[in-house]
Amino acid sequence: MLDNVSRAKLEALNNPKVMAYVEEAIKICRPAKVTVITDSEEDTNYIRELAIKNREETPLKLKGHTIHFDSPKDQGRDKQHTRYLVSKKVDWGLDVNYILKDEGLPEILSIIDGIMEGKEMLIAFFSLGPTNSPFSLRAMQITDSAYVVHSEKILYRSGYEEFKRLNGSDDFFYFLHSAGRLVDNVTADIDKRRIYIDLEENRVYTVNNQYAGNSVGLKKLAFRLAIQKAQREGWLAEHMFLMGVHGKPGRTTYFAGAFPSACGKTSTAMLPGQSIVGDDIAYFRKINGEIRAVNVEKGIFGIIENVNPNDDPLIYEALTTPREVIFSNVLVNDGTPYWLGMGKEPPAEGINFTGHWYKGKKDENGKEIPYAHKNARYTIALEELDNVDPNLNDPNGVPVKAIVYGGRDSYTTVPICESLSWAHGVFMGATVESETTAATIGKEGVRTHDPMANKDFISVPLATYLENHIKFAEGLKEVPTIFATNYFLKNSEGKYLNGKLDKLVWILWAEGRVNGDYDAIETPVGRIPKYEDLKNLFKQHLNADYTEEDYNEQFAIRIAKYLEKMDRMTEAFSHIKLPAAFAAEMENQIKRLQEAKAIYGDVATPDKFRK
Ligand code: SPV
Ligand code: MN
Repeated sequence: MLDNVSRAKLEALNNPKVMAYVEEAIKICRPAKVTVITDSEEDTNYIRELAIKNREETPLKLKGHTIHFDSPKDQGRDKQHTRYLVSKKVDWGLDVNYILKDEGLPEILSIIDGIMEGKEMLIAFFSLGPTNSPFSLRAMQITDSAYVVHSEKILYRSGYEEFKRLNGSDDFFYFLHSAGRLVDNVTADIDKRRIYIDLEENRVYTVNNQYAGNSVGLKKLAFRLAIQKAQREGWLAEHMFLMGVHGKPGRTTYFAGAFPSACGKTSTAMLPGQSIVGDDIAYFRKINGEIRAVNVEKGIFGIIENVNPNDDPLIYEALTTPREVIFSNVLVNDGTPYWLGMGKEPPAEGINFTGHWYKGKKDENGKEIPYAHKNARYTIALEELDNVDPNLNDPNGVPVKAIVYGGRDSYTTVPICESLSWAHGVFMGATVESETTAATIGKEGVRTHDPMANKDFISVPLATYLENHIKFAEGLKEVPTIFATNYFLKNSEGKYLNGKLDKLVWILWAEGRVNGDYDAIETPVGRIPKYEDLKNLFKQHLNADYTEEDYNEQFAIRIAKYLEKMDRMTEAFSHIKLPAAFAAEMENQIKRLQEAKAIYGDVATPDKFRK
């Protein structure tokens, strides 16, 4: 099946496990042709051209731009069919979707039996994290989708040479993917979509899908494997952005931040005046008494909705000028892409994820189809952006001084709040609640408990995961400060209390706190900003007059609501044996809130806590 060139490329790796996986994949999937992709520009070009030749992507008007569509039923992560393959039942204190190997393995193997007949199998190698780095993990991708490899070439560092450095070791992740039978270039057999993650073997089978969150092995599938590997080896793999915050000229303070999908993670990492290291997944290690972190990726698979010249000028500029970009699930008319909230009138017809689209087109339930999908995305290399941080590829990562946790929380938590200690910060992260979004298939707007914005990906018992977080601060020379943010607070009439760019002020305040620039007010839930400091920051950075009235409404501690949240958290954690330090944080938090309630009632404005 392999021609001489591809065979030689594989043999040069000198890796028995790679050979065994390739042999097995060929035997089961029965492709018509097999091509091995190395790190060379020639091989990357081959993939770019193949994606167009096999019509998974279509070139758009601007040079380097292409459009890819996923099936209307494959527009987000399929949580229902994403399962861990395990040898025995698991109880991780989380809502874990798993299937026993005895049942799951034969099922998936029968689905992939002959699935690549008549198709070309691609074998590609990547590095998760910078190459030649203590952080990097290696990953082998086998797929029949050139779109998947093309996306990975943009999003990850090529790792063929990294595999040589493995010296024959089997310490790598392996992903086998097939888009399955295609009709009009999209997956046809969605009912047989399966994403099975074998934690014991560090390998994943994913079939009958194309949406990158399901198909691109290196993204959320590798992430689940990494979380388990990290917990075995004493480091952390997190659903976090990494950014350089520049509170004063010449000062860079690195922040990491976890937000559930579609809750402002990318837009925080892309805040004007700051620099981006990564927007989705980070690995953390303790090196010489410091927490250092790398971006696992080198590109963005970002939500395109609401990217417009006002709110995201940098991305908008990058997406409307010639360079390598894959658009997915937007509207195309005359070779030009249109998306929701781009600040431009869309044409009355075009091609979108449902095929030919026209204004007023309805779906099978009679619901009007929007011209572009809410979870439509762009794939772009970070190097294409002017605000990319110079240390993106540093093999030793960047030093992390602050960690931010945020959720989509309409009625409870304040816009920004500093934890009282590392353990209290871990507690804050573990009690993030968020309303569901279009990033996963299912109903939107349902409040869920989402510890560390990571609930979809945590692949170890929750208690162990939390304990690792608490222990991670041990032996550090300087412990990072943890903050909680909420960009989605509403008033009693359901109106958002903050503008989109207000997050810049919250992040700059946090950066100032880390560097000792500001005092704070200690409340039962943590430390909040003083009005004067926010007023100055709003004026200086957004040229806005922040009123004391706004401040009092946004930073009032909604004691009764926080207590209701604590009731939900007590219930959520009631099934697991919490680490003692964590249980203590929970108990103290409740106690502080109850005491405050006795004095102030349901809501208390910040001045009540000012000394
Ligand atoms: C997310 O949903 O958290 C994403 C996109 O970052 S996906 O690739 O679907 O995971
Ligand atoms: Mn994500």
